[in-house]
Amino acid sequence: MAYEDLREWISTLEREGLLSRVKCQVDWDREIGSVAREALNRNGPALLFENIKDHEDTWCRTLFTNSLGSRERVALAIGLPRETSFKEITRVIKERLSKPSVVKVTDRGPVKENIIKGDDIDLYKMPVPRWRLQDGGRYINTYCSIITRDPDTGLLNAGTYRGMIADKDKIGVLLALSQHWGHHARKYWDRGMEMPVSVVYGWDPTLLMVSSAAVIHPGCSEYEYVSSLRQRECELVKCETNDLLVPASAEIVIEGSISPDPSTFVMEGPFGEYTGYFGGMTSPKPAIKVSCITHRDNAIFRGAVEGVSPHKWAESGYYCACTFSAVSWNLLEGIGVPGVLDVWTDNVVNATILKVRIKKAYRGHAKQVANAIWGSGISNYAGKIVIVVDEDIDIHDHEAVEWAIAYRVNADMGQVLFYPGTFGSMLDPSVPLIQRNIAKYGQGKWTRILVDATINWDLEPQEQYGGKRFPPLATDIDPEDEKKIKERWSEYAII
Ligand SMILES: Cc1cc2nc3c(=O)[nH]c(=O)nc-3n(C[C@H](O)[C@H](O)[C@H](O)COP(=O)(O)O)c2cc1C
Ligand SMILES: [Mn+2]
Repeated sequence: MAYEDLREWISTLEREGLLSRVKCQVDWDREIGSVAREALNRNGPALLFENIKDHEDTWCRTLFTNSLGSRERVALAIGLPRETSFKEITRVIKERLSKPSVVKVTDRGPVKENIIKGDDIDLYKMPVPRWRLQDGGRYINTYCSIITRDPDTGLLNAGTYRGMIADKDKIGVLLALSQHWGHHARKYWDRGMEMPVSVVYGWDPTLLMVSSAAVIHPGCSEYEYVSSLRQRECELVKCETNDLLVPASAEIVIEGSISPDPSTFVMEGPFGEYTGYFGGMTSPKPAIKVSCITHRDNAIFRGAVEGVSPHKWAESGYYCACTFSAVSWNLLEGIGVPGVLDVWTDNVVNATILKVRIKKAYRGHAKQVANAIWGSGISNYAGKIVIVVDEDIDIHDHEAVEWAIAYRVNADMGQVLFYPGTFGSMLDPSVPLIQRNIAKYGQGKWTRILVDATINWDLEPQEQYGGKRFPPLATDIDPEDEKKIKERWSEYAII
């Protein structure tokens, strides 16, 4: 089941009883953000705000949020039954993201129903919330997908990157050179060119799921993976002022370009970030200078309150755990690490801690896993801590993982590895601010850790352990004894 556009996704949620329309007037200034946050904290529904202060008569009057904010809605977003577990959702995403599909380019679409250029461009006409009191401003780029093109290969990229309204035609952005649009920016800027960008708001939810996950996509763009995840080809249309492609039935597309000239920079930040803390503090940052806006009639804006802490998840807590685990799993298989049985990151840590379950085949197998992750493009935000366990440990079960760490790890036997001086999240508050100045260093700085919680093959097999490296499990009853007590169980009269 694929959704044609945002509207079909919204009507499906409504039919399933998973959407509330907020019809009373709400303020874009903090009220929407607070309501969205409270609804998430209460495990509430997707929200469509239909009456927003100061936006009674603007061309965009409604805002949609929280639609990926539950496990069942993430399942529905990819056409699975509501009751599907995180483990199964992840496995399905992994399968679909292992094989890119095709896209179709068309020459028209609803996104072209209205075209705004020149002096008519005014971002303040969009109902963009100031999500929280301490946010630096109105964050317009939250649940969007930013399209850029590699000037060397011609391949497109779609990434989700935050951005704040700085002026009626400027959006300040947090542009890390280690991210894919950063790779592209470097190439344009080295040629003395501005980078063309197009920002897509509101479409089939799978676009956002893919653009915000660190998909590795040699030879194609994220769109081919979106076609595969939604199981229907993406229909794309060319932009008005650049040659980028966007979904033909998107709600809104903002076109523009980013200059490397510091005199064009605008103040951006802070923003309530995925870590659950504010991050990316106020500083001059590159800006998207808007050249054109195209939108559907009665356009619906899509945004989200970000930030996950224990028992207070945002939408990203639900779906990013699945997408990042799936992408990491495909990465390990693609690079040739054998025996990977499962990958999972807990919902609250957004891939910062990655757990990998392997069928261990040789000494050093867990280190190979960690090295593959740490050397890859997914490690901008993923894999600060990598935990590897044997096949008998269910990584979706905290108790099992902690038990393995407790009794299979002896740190001075090479099972805890420090990998210092790597790049890492510019938004991680445990790193000194100066060390994650992206204008200076491009990204943050992490000492990564591997916790190899597999049975250590440097432990020699022992005769007294029955020829194994570890003693037998004491919590299992000997089969003969078990048979006997089961036969007599009623006699014991144990209630
Ligand atoms: C709401 C949201 C905002 C994000 N903002 C940023 C950002 O400002 N900068 C950044 O580097 N990554 C940001 N990310 C993470 C990227 O989307 C993610 O790393 C993705 O892999 C980027 O695409 P790419 O791999 O094609 O570069 C954000 C993710 C979400 C869900
Ligand atoms: Mn990419």
